Amino acid sequence: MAVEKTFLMIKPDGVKRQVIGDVVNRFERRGFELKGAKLMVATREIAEAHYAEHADKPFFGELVDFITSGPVFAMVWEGESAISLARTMMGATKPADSQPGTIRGDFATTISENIIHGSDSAESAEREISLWFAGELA
Ligand code: RTP
Ligand code: MG
Repeated sequence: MAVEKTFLMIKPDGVKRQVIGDVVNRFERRGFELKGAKLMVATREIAEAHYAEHADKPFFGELVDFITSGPVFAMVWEGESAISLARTMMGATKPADSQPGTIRGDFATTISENIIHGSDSAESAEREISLWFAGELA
């Protein structure tokens, strides 16, 4: 158990569907603290760096196209076990496995347009926070 920071991002589909408030509210209600947030259009460079672990997957090009297709809402949240708890609150990647009550389970039906990204480990969180919020956090 430890206080952690995690990187969460509402993807272009979530921004278009106007679920920013709902998503932010869920993390506030859970007891996490918002440490940074910004609406921005990601460059291909940052999107490719963000998803570098998937560079050799067949869906990589489409994934980068999608993430750069419109504004995203990038956030850093802090709290006890924030990394794993946020992943649980997001729901599973596969729509068939994402439970009602989770963000994906409530809002998404496809594996590609799935509303939200969240860091999957302490190493990913550190890397992603540096990538998206370099030197910007108080
Ligand atoms: P994310 O990184 O976006 O938070 O999603 P995740 O951890 O739940 O899933 P990950 O395995 O990291 O995959 C990253 C994103 O790639 C898309 N994807 N498409 N067509 C496919 O089989 C496939 N598999 C993954 C998803 O949009 C996923 O969020
Ligand atoms: Mg991932």
